[in-house]
Amino acid sequence: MKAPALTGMLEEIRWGLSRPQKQLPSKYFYDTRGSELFEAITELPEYYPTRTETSLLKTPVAGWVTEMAPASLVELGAGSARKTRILLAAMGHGKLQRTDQGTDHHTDQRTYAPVDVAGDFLRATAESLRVEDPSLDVRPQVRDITWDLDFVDELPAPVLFALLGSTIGNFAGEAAGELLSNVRSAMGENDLFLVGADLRPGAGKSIERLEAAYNDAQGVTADFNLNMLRALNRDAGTDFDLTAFRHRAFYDEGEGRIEMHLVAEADQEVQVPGAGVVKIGEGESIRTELSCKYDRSMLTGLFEAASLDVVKWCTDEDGLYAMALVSPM
Ligand code: SAH
Ligand code: AVI
Repeated sequence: MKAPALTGMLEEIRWGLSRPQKQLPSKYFYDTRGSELFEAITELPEYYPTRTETSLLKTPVAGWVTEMAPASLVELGAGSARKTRILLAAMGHGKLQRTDQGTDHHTDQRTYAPVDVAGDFLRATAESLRVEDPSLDVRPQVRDITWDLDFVDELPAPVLFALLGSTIGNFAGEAAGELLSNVRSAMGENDLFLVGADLRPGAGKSIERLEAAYNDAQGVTADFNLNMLRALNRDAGTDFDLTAFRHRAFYDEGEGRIEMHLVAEADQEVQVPGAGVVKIGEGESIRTELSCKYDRSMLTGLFEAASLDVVKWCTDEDGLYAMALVSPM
C-alpha cells in the first residue's frame, strides 16, 4: 500500500484505539500481502460469497450489462478484478450505441477505471488487464472510495459503477449511506450502479455457515486479520506484537453483522506515534472489521436514502448473496 498521508493514518489509529471498544479501519488490511491473503480467502471452501457472486455475474448480471452497453466501468475496491473480466466481456458484446449527443459509438471501445487503496496491487491488476486486452483503456485510481470521485467526469459515458464482493458490508451504519451518496453524486442520468451484497441468515443459510466463512479451517482469515498489525507497524510506526493477539470472528444476530476482532492474549503496551503508549488488557480486543449482512428491504431502503432506485435484483437459489442494479432516481 502506498501509505495515505501518514498524519491521516495516525489520526485514524489514535482515534480508534481511544474508543471504549478499540477499533482499527478495515481498509488497513490491504497492503500487498493483505490483498494476496484476501485472494486466498476467496478460494477457501468456507468462503461462499466470491463463488456465489461469480455465478450471478455470469447469469443474469452479464445480460444486464450487455443490455446497458456501458462505455466505461468504474470499479470501487477492485482488488484483483478477477470477477470483473465477466463484466468487461459483457460490455464488449454491444453493437453500435447512440449517445446523448446523437452520435454513435462502438461499445467495444471500453474504459475500465479500477479504484483501490492498495496501490501496488492495483497497478499490477491494471497491468495484467492491459496485457490480456490491449484494446481496453485501463485507468487505475489509487484512492479511498469515500473520497470525491471527480475523475469520473473524464470517462466516456454511459458509466457502469460496480461495488462487488459485498464490500458495501464493510461500511457500517451511516458510512454505507455516505458511500452510496458519494457514488450517486458522481453518476450521470444514464449511468447505472451494480452492487453485490451478502445476505442475512435464512432458510437456505445457517448462522454456522456464515460464521465458518470467517473462521476457516486453514487459518487464512486469521492471518489476514493479524496482517493488519504487521502493515501498521511498517506504515504507521506502531510496535504491535503479532504473536500476542488471536483472531476472533462471530455473527451478531441483533446487528446483522460479522465482527472480526484481534484479542490480546496478555496485557500489551503498544507505542503509537503521537499518542504514546496504548494499553490493551489481557482478553481485551481490537475490532478490525464489520461485515454487515442485508436483506432486500434494508438494501432498498439504503439505496432510496441515497436517491437510487433498484431496477434489477437477483439472488442465488439458497439466498446466500444478492446483486442489485440501481439507477439515479
Ligand atoms: N472487489 C474484489 C475485492 C474485494 S476486497 C472482490 O470482489 O473480490 C475489498 C477491496 O476494497 C480491497 O481490494 C481493498 O483494498 C479495497 N478497499 C477497502 N476499503 C477501501 C477504501 N476505503 N477505499 C478504496 N479501496 C478500499
Ligand atoms: C472485502 N470484504 C467484503 C470481505 C468480507 O467478507 O467482509 C473481507 C473479509 N474479511 C474476512 N474475510 C473476508
